[in-house]
Amino acid sequence: MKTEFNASMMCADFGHLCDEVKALEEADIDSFHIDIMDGRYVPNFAMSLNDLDCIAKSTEKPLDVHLMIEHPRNVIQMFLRKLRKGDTVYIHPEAEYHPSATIQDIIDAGMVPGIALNPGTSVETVIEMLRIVDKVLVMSVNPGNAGQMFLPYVDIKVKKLLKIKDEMNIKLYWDGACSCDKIKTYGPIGFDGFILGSTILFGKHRSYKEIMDGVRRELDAIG
Ligand code: S6P
Ligand code: MG
Repeated sequence: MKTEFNASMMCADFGHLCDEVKALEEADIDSFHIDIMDGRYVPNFAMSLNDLDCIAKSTEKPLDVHLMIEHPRNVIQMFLRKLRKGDTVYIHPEAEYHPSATIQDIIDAGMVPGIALNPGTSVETVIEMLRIVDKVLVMSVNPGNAGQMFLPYVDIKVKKLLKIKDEMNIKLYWDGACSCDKIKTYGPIGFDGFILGSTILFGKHRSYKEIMDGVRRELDAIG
């Protein structure tokens, strides 16, 4: 199984967004993770529709849109219109009255549907939705900011998800405080991909390619 690496673009240099996209492509990043925040569901504002547009126009690679907004169904068409078929859209189920209807909108638009699970959200509360999504974004920090500490209590949930992954036919992605150790621990036991932010990829004074070559070498070395 090939491990996917997605770049968390809220950590990129916004003064040179197109150059950042090119440098990340040179590092063979699999997709661009775009964190959308509304200042209500999470206490922060992050990327906008314009940023999404700019990234979409700069790359052919898939986008991975993480909606941290209240009642996403009210505005989801604005995002879906900007995306290409096969891009991924994650919603937070607790931000919506009827999350499965929003997931259906994502499916109807030809996108890959996903849900993001906060550290405090248990698997049991989303079990029905696991049957209709393709991807689960497991948050190991509370949503809203980059550069936070990993919350170790998510480990129990991670184990539960790994156990039911095949039965539910879902892919698992790690979001938050992702280090090389986490990739080496959870990649080989079933995580399909990792969102890379300030912990491992951005602001390191090394090229993205150099960092990603190193991560892939370490992962290959453990088989
Ligand atoms: C957090 C957001 C994430 C972060 C990512 C940053 O609300 O959903 O995608 O951008 O976690 O990575 P790091 O390594 O700075 O935590
Ligand atoms: Mg995210």
